[in-house]
Amino acid sequence: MSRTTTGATLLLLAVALIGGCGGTEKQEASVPNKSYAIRGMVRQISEPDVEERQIWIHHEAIDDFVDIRGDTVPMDAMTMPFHLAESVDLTGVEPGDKVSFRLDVDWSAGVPARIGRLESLPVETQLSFEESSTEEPAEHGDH
Ligand SMILES: [Cu+2]
Repeated sequence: MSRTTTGATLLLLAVALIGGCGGTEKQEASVPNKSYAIRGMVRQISEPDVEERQIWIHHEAIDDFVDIRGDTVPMDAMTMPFHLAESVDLTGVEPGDKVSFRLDVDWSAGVPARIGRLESLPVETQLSFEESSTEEPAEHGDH
């Protein structure tokens, strides 16, 4: 009898460990949605007939970018492609245009980051493509 009990205990322990792992994943998926106000210069726009429209923008540094683990990882200025929400109208937007846009990030979505809003800036707008002004985030040892 005690042998059976031990087996049952081990099984329960295994289930508890697996459950623990699942819990960790759930926590990662629950990083809150966040939107960023970003400025940059349009470099390229995908053909209008592609399934997933994208726009390549040389964007300014994003000091408060939060990654999939919930860590703040400042992003330096760079040129990168962005997916677009269907509601964003790119009529009249061309490479070389200066724009401000809202990037909506939802790490639980199939496409985690999409531009939800985009508008042109006056040509005389001064953009800064310097590195992030924020120091590397210090390890938070003082929780
Ligand atoms: Cu980037």
